[in-house]
Amino acid sequence: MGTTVAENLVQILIEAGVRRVYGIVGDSLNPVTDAIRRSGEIQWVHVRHEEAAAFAAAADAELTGELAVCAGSCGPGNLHLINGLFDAHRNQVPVLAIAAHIPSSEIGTGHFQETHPDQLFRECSHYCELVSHPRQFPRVLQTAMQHAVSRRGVSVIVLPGDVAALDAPADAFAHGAFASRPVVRPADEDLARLAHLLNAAQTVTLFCGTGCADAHQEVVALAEQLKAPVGYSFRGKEWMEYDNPYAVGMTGLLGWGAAYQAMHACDVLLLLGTDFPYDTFMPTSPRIVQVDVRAERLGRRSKLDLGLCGNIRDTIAALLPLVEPKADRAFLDAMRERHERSRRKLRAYVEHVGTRRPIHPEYVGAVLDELASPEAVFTIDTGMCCVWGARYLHAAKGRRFIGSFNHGSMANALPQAIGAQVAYPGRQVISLSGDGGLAMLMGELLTLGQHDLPVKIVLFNNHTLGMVQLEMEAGGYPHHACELKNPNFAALAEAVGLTGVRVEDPAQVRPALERVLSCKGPALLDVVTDPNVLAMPPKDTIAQAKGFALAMTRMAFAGELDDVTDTVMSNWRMFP
Ligand SMILES: Cc1ncc(C[n+]2csc(CCOP(=O)(O)OP(=O)(O)O)c2C)c(N)n1
Repeated sequence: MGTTVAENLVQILIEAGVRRVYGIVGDSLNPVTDAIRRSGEIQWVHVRHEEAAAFAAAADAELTGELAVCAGSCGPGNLHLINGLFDAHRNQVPVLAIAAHIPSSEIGTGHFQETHPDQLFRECSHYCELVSHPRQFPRVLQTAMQHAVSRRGVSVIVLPGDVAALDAPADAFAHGAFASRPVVRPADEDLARLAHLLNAAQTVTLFCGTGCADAHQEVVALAEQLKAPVGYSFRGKEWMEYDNPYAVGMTGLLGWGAAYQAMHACDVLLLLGTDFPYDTFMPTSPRIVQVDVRAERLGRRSKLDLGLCGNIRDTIAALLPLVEPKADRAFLDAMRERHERSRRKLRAYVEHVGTRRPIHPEYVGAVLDELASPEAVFTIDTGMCCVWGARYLHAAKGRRFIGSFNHGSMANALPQAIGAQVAYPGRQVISLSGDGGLAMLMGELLTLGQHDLPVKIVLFNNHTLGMVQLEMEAGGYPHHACELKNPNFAALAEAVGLTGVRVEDPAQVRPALERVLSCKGPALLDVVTDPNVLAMPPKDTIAQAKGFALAMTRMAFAGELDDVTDTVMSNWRMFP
């Protein structure tokens, strides 16, 4: 047992199984970083921006399922954590943030670097408390860890540097967090109501989110019993797409396959462990049932006929004996056929554009999918990378897809790849980065070099903030302020000690990917891609096509005819 609060902190973290802390040092953190150094059991993972520390910790927690920790020094140091913490919290992954604070005697005096982290982080945490006395500390830390682990999300302890250096109480305890997993399922009468609805329906569709993470087998068994197509959100894709003869793809802005149709054409839609936010993609005609372990979420996305509280695995296990097997496969087969058609169309499109210059990003996504390991961890930047990831990367039993899928922050992929690679040093970790996203936290390239993390970055260098350009065009605005004047990112990577490869010729995409993926150390593939590629969601196509046409007309009037021609030429095949 140590003797200071900081030593007590480290001891408790070790007991909790924490083996690394992501962050940047600072004087208010000194007692903590020194206790970490002396422990010899916790690695300090130095990053170049605290936001990256929070993203990295979140990816670590998401992959391992264990508590991960990040830290920032007082004022601006911990303030930089905030965006990554929002992301972690909304992704419901257990992250503890240590926000070091100004000396306790100065709080409230407008001291140098003074902020109020206990207020700032409240919105992105389950628990956020200031430690003002050593006796308070172990119980605050325990409560913080319990909140992060059991409610899943972020906890923040705000620790003034002087309090961290004080003697801990002699009887301070140090045991880890209790991560118990209770069985949670609806009451028998509620399950009977659900079974009645399902049994009375001719056609049922399941739509699955990340709440199905440990329920692959159960969902497939239920789909088999009901002859139900299974659609999924992006966070559900990694759990539901593989080894699933009922899978019909995704809906929403990234959608592809037959999920949208299956959700709209069924009699009963069963939402399982999903908080899919785009209510415009939700149908109104079927009866809708939602099951979620977080009962407070029931009914906030669509009108429900039934809302039930339960873990998906426990709920389906209890439900299955009550469900009468359906024999009629007509609806399922029609949706599966539609899904396969959509898959064939995506493949045909890739074959069609695979030789085009500038390189089409779809082609890069498809080749990457082929060459990457079945156990790869893909981290996916917010922006068009989400479209390429959703449509061209296939899930496999060991594959993981990590992104900022709820918070939607740019620049997530590289720092998440850092956390993934630190947690799993031997695993293939691939960051799908946008050029806007990479540049936003570009200092983290140095982190790869510093810790020799063999992350592979596939950079979709389209010289534009592509997703926003697309949104402008789809909304009928001429695109403005999206262009990026970029360096040769491969040369830049080389300059900071990474392997850098650049491709502009589509014929070089495959060999370049092979080369980069087989590199021993960190590597960046700078793929110069077509900025004018458009991805249409499976709904509202006509309305958006009108907006697109309007934007093209306005651009033509503004004299930007070359842009108009390029965009239309790049996309004509994508319109129905
Ligand atoms: C931190 C942050 N800033 C701004 C946005 C708005 N936004 C969403 S996607 C995007 C463009 C991303 O561009 P890039 O990384 O180059 O990827 P691309 O879409 O071109 O593939 C922007 C500006 C955001 N989501 N997050």
